[in-house]
Amino acid sequence: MDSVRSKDIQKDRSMDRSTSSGDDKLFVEHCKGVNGLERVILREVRGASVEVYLYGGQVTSWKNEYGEELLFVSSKATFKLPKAIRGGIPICFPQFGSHGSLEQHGFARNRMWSIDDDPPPFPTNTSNRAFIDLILKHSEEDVKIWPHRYEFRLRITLGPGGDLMLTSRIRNTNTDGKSFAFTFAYHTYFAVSDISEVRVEGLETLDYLDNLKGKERFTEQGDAITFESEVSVDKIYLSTPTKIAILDHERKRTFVLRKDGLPDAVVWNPWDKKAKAMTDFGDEEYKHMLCVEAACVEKPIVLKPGEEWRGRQEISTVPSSYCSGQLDPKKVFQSD
Ligand code: TA6
Repeated sequence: MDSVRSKDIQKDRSMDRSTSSGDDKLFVEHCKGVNGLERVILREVRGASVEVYLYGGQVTSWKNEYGEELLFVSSKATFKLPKAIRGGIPICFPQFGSHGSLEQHGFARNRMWSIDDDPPPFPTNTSNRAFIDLILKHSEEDVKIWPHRYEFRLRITLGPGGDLMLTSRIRNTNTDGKSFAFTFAYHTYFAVSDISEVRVEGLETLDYLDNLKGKERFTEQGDAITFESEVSVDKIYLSTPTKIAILDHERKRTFVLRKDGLPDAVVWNPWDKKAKAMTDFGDEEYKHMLCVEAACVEKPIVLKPGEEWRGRQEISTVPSSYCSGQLDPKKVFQSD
């Protein structure tokens, strides 16, 4: 089955329902979302779906074939410029964190992206996958706060098994010969049943910077990361493996995050005090979310004019019940 790019649909609206011959029901729909914001819905044949807002180039929903929502979006998310949508997968660029003159996590998540109708050849496997290509370029306004020119191409792909892949390509298009450096994260909010029943596998024994202790460096001691200590967790794990598992015991579900070009991983849960302090976050919502973020933070990426960086994350789910030993985390890591 041929892959389906949104522009093929746009040209022939009659194809919105199914996009190729036979029983293929790949589906790429352009429609309005909350507050009339432009969004795109990707669907695949078994019924999984993804929702992307052009505001922020942000995934705000990822549902499995049973229609279960796998990402967390706060019930208090504003969906109003200039604030970033609280939840889904915000894109942190050209900065992760808050230092210097840029706003926290950079400006990419606060800008309107466009549909990229004619991207250069993109080396991703899109056969029988619904996907959308978005693009964000420098604006003259932004050049005043970050004096560089760039093209940020983002491909969001929904695979036949419901896996969600985000591929970023960032090119330095400066004409003044200047390089630029940036840090980056896919700030993914996973929906979990109960944070105190969640474990993260794959980050044990690694060093991390603790954002709650002045970014001091520590080494993770536990054999998995768990969250019952009643305090916020905000850690930037360094030089992490390409695969990380997030086990939701109650739902008997494991998220598997695979990444490429993103050496670090941020783990964040605000817990109760911070939850109460965020106006676009419910006081109890910390119990039902966990951010695990494929990132590049410790060592910024430096691009010369004309150079391009690529960073990819793929998230999927597998059934699991580690207490009964059915899920051997090692098996998760062994399987490709
Ligand atoms: O990714 C963790 C973090 O850097 C935390 O420090 C917390 O600030 C979180 O991001 C949310 O940041 P935001 O700017 O979206 O409120």
